[in-house]
This record gives sequence, structure tokens and C-alpha cells, in this order.
Amino acid sequence: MKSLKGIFSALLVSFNADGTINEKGLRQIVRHNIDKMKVDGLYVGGSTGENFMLSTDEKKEIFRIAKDEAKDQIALIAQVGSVNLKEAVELGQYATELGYDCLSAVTPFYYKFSFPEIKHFYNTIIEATGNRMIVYSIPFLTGVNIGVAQFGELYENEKIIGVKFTAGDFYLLERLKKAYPNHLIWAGFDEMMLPAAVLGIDGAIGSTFNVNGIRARQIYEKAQAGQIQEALEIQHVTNDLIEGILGNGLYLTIKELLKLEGVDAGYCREPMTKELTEAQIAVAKELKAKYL
Ligand code: HMN
Repeated sequence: MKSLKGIFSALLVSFNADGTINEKGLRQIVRHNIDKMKVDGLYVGGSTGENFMLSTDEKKEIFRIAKDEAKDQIALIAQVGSVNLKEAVELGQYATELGYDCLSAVTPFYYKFSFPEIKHFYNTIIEATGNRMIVYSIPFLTGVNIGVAQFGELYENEKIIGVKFTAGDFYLLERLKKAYPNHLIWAGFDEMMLPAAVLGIDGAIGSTFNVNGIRARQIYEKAQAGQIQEALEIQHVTNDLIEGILGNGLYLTIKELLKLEGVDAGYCREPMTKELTEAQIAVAKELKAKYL
């Protein structure tokens, strides 16, 4: 069983101008992450993969292509969460058959699901797939907050191995680490990796690792080695870059930075704006020259 610790890029997906999947480009993004960013694994089908705008067949196609390109070189996590539980089960079964090392599912969102409903959601996917599961907690987008005791209830299912923690609530992170030391936590905000690493995270899953994966690993490893000041210097540079990326349009700017590396990262999927303006492309070029 592959280790799921370490640096995981949240995989971007290359789309053609008409919104269809650009398979060649997607394969190049996978290769870039493995060969150049030296990541420990990929998180496929997350927000970064523009997943919630895609059909079930498209989601499957992305799982298939990513696995076919990565083979067994790195660990692969498939994000299968959906407010459509039947779809989540279908995707989970598909990714498990493909050989994905673990599943992850965003907490069901939009409707105000009760905690028993959320628990049922996870247990149903696990029962149907037999695979390991990482809870994807991202309260700022879902509005779903899970507390320490509720995590304990979820962890009663031994297949739930931890949480992708995309939040800035470091008190909760510390409480979870203390309460459930054998469960894993992946930091979900790249710009807050250092404080999360000081609190003992087991890994990180991030969009910016597609281009800044080397620095991300340095922050993580230096923090683990107690070299906090050195890690902080790298976090400062990283956050200057991330600030520039966020101010220019998150996914399109990362795609542009990949293109400047020769990777055919393509367009974004509508209703997201699908391409940068000339002025934004110029900003991306400046970011590349300054930080990458
Ligand atoms: C995903 O599902 O792809 C993850 O959310 C990836 C990751 O946690 C990113 N979160 C979002 O984009 C919402 C972060 O890497 C984030 O993009 C980065 O920290 C910049 O804010």
C-alpha cells in the first residue's frame, strides 16, 4: 500500500477552447508534476480540476487518463464527492477499479445536510468501494463545518484515514492532531503550509504545487526538521508568488505558468472565464520571471 504522506498536487485539467478535455495537455500536466515538481502524489478531481463543472463521464475520463499517465510512479487520490451520492459511488467504484490508492470526497454541500446524513454519505461510498477515504473539508466553499467530536464519529469507520483540511482554523487543526494522532491531516491552503506543518500535518494538497512544488516540499521538510526560520523565508517567497497568482486569476494563471514551461495546460471550463487577457498574460510572465 502506497504512503499517502507528503506533497500532493491538486491536478489541473487542460481543456480545449470548446470545453472538451485536452488529453495530450492533461498528460503533460501529470508528467510535469512527476518529472519536474517531484511530487509524492496527485489529488485528481478536486476544485483545481474544475471538477464540479464536469459530467460523470468527463470525471471518469480524467481519472483514467491521469492513472494511465502516472501508472504506479506516485500515489493517486481520487476526489469523488458530489451532492449526487449515486454519482459519488459510481466514481468511487471506477477510480478504485483503476487502482487509485485512496478516495476523497468533499462534504456534501448546497443543501444543509445534517451530520448523520454526512456520515451516511461517507459510509455509503466506502461500503460500495472498499477503498480508503479522506474527508475533504473546505468550509469556506461548502459552508459545512465538522467539529472534533464529529470527526471522531466519522473515524469510527476505520477506512476513513484523515482529512484534507482546507481552512485557516489552526486551533481545530491542533485539536484534531491531539485527539486523533493516528489519523492523517493534509493542509489545503498552500499559503498557510508552514503554520500547518509546525502543528504536525502529514502532507499537503495544493493547486500551486503544479508550478511551485519544489518550494512547497522545502517548506514542509524544513518545518519537519525544525528549521523554522529557513522555512519561513521560503514561505514568504511562496506567498509573494501565490498573492500574484490569486490577484491575476487562480487556475488560469497557474495554467499560463505551465504554458511558459512548455506544458499545454489549455483553457478553463466555462462558466469560468476560459482565458486570460493580454494584460493578465503579461502579469503571469512577470511572475514566472521573478519566482519560477
Ligand atoms: C482541490 O480540491 O483541488 C483543492 O481545494 C486544492 C487546494 O486545497 C487549493 N484550494 C482551492 O483552490 C480552493 C489550494 O491549493 C489553493 O488554491 C491555494 O492555497 C491558493 O489559495
